[in-house]
Amino acid sequence: MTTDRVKNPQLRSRIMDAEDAAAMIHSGDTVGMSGFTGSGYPKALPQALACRIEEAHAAGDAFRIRLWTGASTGPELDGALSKADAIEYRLPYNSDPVGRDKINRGEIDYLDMHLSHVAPMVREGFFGKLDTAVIEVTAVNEDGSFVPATSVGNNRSWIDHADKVILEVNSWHDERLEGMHDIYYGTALPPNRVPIPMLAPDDRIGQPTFQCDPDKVAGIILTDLPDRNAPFSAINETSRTISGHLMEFFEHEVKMGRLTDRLLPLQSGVGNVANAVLDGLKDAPFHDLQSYTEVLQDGMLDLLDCGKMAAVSATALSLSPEAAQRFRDNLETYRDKVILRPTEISNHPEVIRRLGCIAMNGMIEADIYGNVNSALVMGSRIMNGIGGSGDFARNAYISVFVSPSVAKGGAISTIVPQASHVDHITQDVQVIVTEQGLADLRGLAPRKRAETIIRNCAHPDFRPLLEDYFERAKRDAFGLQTPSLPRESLSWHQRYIDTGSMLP
Ligand code: 0RQ
Repeated sequence: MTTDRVKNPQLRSRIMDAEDAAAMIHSGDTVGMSGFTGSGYPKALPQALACRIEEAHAAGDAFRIRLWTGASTGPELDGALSKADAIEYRLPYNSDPVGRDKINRGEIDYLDMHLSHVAPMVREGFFGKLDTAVIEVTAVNEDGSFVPATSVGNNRSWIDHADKVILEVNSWHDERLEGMHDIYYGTALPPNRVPIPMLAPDDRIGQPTFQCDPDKVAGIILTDLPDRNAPFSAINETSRTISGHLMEFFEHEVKMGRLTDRLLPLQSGVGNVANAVLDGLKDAPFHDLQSYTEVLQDGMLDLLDCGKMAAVSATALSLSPEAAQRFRDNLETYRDKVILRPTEISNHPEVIRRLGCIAMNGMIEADIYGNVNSALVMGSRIMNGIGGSGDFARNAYISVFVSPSVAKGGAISTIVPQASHVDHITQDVQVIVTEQGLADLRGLAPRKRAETIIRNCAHPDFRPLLEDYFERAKRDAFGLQTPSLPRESLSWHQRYIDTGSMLP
């Protein structure tokens, strides 16, 4: 590992090993780490800290930290710290399986938040003091500014808000990343907020680097370690069919004059299905697309490569190992097409509403009225979290949710009488798509929404059961605005918990 990436002489003197840096973190501390969907997260310090905490636990010392990040990270961070029982409190998003398990066993307090809210709420002081920021960067410039890595997330706010900053300078990141980031420092707190001056996804409104008082930098660790870069599942027939329905819908919207063949800035959520939807755009009759989204995943990179997509604004890369390599190999060609921003800006409701984004997110389940659950299986077991889906869904030009109509080999219907938890209320959900079909809910009152969702989206194994429920609800419900039978509406979930299937 070379010290060349730390170009500022004063900061070069702070280079140390991960163990010494980890020794600066104490039990009960709040630590803000970088990282967003498995990219740009620190890798050496969290592992050294996990070892230190395991030793403390072995000596009978109850050592735990409060951990904030941008979003999900990787096994070296969430995985290592969760395994070591090192996390007392976690925000705002987790997809690590060990962490998920501990959250679901009640061993970690997890605050699952709209991602755009996190940085402002921290700066507003709502969550108290931030002791240490641990941020992975590509390099430290001569002037002491930091070149961001493959995600921006909440790094700007962690650096500003923390008492001290520890950097991991990771030479695995390509130095040519410099210039791809747009770090906006114009946000103020109410009552002094001003409009975000962004009129198009490819506008640049900030600067390429993070600024930081050098006296706050307590340590610098040198690493050369790859991002997590988890592979996506191969695109299956179900996802391809979902994508096909959506492409047909977009073509219809163009015909009706509500969209042009350039569509509007696209947001695509996390997960396999959202990634597969993007794949469908490769062969669809649209061109010069733009994306204003949270993560740049494989499907988006393919669209850039084939010339369909002209520009992508995101806060992080979320690529498979193959796509990450492709990104590095062709970095020069992406330089003027990809912009990575703080999550506060990539997910900003004001900007999303102004640009008129088309939001496309995965879901766990939707009920017959179009309330959507993104996060909690059977209403209580966390999958990942709401992430940025709420930032986009509520403010989008058209808000779409996609899912196969069944999960777990057909034992679970993703269209249910009542959602077991609601992340997105019916007013925020305009289109639902499963492999069975697409429900365009715009302008429909609740009973018509229910008919459309059941007819177009439910799986044939569950459709008659939903029709029967809805008919009886219309006959017996307390009110007919959203006919429901409270004694029965969550019985499908209880049946799954009891028997392993929602089917009677
Ligand atoms: O689990 O593999 O263990 O069987 O959920 O399901 O069908 O592969 O779908 O990868 O697209 O993820 C909602 C989780 C969908 C994702 C979710 C189980 C299913 C499987 C994955 P197994 P699929 P995807 C922000 C965007 C919230 C955050 C968000 C997500 C696993 O889209 O986390 O939207 N969204 N961020 O079996 C029980 C159900 C289930 C179920 C699926 N009803 N009951 N298990 N699963 N439905 C904006 C950005 O720009 C990032």
